[in-house]
Amino acid sequence: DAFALATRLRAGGHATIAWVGNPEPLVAEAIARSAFDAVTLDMQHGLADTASVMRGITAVAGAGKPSIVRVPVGDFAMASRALDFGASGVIAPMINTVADARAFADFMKYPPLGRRSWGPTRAMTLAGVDDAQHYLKSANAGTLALAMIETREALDNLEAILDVEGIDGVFIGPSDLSLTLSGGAFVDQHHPIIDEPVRRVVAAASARGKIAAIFGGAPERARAMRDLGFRLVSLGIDPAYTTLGCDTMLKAMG
Ligand code: 3PY
Ligand code: MG
Repeated sequence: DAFALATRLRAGGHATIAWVGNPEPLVAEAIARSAFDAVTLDMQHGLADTASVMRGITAVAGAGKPSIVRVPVGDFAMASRALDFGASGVIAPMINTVADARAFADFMKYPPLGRRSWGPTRAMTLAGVDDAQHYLKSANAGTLALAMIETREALDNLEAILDVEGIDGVFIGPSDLSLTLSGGAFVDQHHPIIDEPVRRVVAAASARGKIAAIFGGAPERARAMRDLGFRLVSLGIDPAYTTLGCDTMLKAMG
C-alpha cells in the first residue's frame, strides 16, 4: 500500500527508485513492473503535469508500486495534491532555508505537525484505508516529505532544515549542487566538489534518524551512494531505460 515505502525507510530499509519524466501513465506503469521499489514522477524538469501525475500514481499502484512526486520549485500546493492523489512521498526542489522547509512540511502534514488540508481523494483507497480517522492517524507517518539540498545556502542550513518537524529526510540534487558550489563554472554530478557535502548530509540525517536520499544517476554511482549510507537512491532516467532496454534486446538477438 501507499504507506509501505515510508514504513520500510523509517525502519532503516533501503529503496532504489526510478525517475520518470514522461507524462504518459503507461510508461510509468511499465517501469513500475520492473524490480524498482518505487517510481518518481518528475514535475520539475520532467514533462509530468497534474493530470499525468494523477493518472500515473494510479497506473503505478496497479503494478503494485508506490509513487513519489517531485513538484516544481516552491509549488507546495501541488505537494498536497500529490498526496491527495495517493503519492507515498513528495520531493521538493531548492529547499534552502528553514522557512522553505517549514512551508513544505505545512503542506505535507496534517495538524499538529503541519497544515495540510483535508481531502485525501485517492489517497485513502491507495493506502488501503476506508476510514477517515484511520487515514488521518496514519498519513503523517505514512508519507514522506523530502527536502532537496542543492545549494550552498541549503548546506549552510542543513541541520536546521533536518530539524524541522514534518521534514522526513533530505534529497541531494548533485547536478544543481555542483552548479551552485562551483559558482556556475560547471555541472557535473560526479565532481569531487560535492564529495564532502554528500558525506555531511548522510551523517547529519542519520544522526537525527531522518532519511538521506540522493539522485543516483548511473548504476556504479547509485551503488556507491547506497554503500555510503543513502537509504533512498534513484537510478537512471526514463529515456535511458527505454534505449538501454532496446540495445540489450538487440544485442541478445545478435
Ligand atoms: C539535481 O541533480 O540537481 C537534481 O535535481 C536531480 O535531478
Ligand atoms: Mg536539481
